[in-house]
Amino acid sequence: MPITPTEKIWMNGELVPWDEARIHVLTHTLHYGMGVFEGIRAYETDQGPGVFRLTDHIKRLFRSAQILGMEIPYSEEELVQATKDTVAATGLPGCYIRPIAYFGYGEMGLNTLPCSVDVAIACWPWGAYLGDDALTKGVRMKISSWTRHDHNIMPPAAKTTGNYVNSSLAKVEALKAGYDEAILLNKAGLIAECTGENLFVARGGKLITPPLSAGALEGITQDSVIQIARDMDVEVVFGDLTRSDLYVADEAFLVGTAAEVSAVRSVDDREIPCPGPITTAIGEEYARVVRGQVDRYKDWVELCS
Ligand code: PPE
Repeated sequence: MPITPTEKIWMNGELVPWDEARIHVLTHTLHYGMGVFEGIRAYETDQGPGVFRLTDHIKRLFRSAQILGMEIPYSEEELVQATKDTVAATGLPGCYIRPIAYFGYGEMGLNTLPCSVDVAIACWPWGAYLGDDALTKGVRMKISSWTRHDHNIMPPAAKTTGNYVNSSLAKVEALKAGYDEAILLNKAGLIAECTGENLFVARGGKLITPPLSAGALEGITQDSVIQIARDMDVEVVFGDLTRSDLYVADEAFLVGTAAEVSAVRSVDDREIPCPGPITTAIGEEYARVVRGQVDRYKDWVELCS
């Protein structure tokens, strides 16, 4: 999806003009994929842009860095504030936000220990990731021929730039085959997640979602949806799911910051009921929650001023 430039990008402590946020071609992370990033959304609220679970996203950025052995030269509080400043500098009522920490220019070779760590935060307007009608019409999914990487190969708990080689291979394969999105199985053949979303299946009124141990990212939308569902008295469990569970699901949906809640219409051309009642109820509630319209979850919406 094309990027619409905004005014400023935060780079290493300063807000610089969009076109000046450049890096050298020999930047370490560009070569070896050892970067960590986040995808966050700010939504329009009646008190200005509200960043959904900003602190939790920045905490995950630090956990990803910890897994890579990368020391981010800022505190969590500093990056929370920097994100708010960047959003405020764009003047947009809502936007997508991309913080990234990466090993910088000056060293080459696989040893990251001597590398500098640079941090940037950019934001721009970004529409619905899987289409405007993904909650109502649903998306067509394909089980990928690519296997989700394993904990001892590329740690899926860390949101690293390199991990997305696996996701991009699966995404492009699915798109070229005429589907909207791919589902990745782990080495054991169980469902891990999608290329950029966690997955839920509904069966007998209960929701099941694969855990981190299956090779899924610890999704913040997944966590939000679990709390929202439980508050609606819908039972949710973390559990193993096979491709057959998807083929016979009562409902299925994908969740992620970019994709929000997107219904699944079919998996490998097996149609499933779409959008189901649980998917619709959760998707509609999520849309209100992220905009600060539900009192119970107001703390999740972090205002910029
Ligand atoms: N799994 C993967 C692999 C993933 O990339 C995401 C987010 C999720 C699960 C859901 O995580 P969360 O956003 O915390 O609920 N994918 C981000 C980036 C997608 C992209 O760059 O493209 C996103 O949704 O922002």
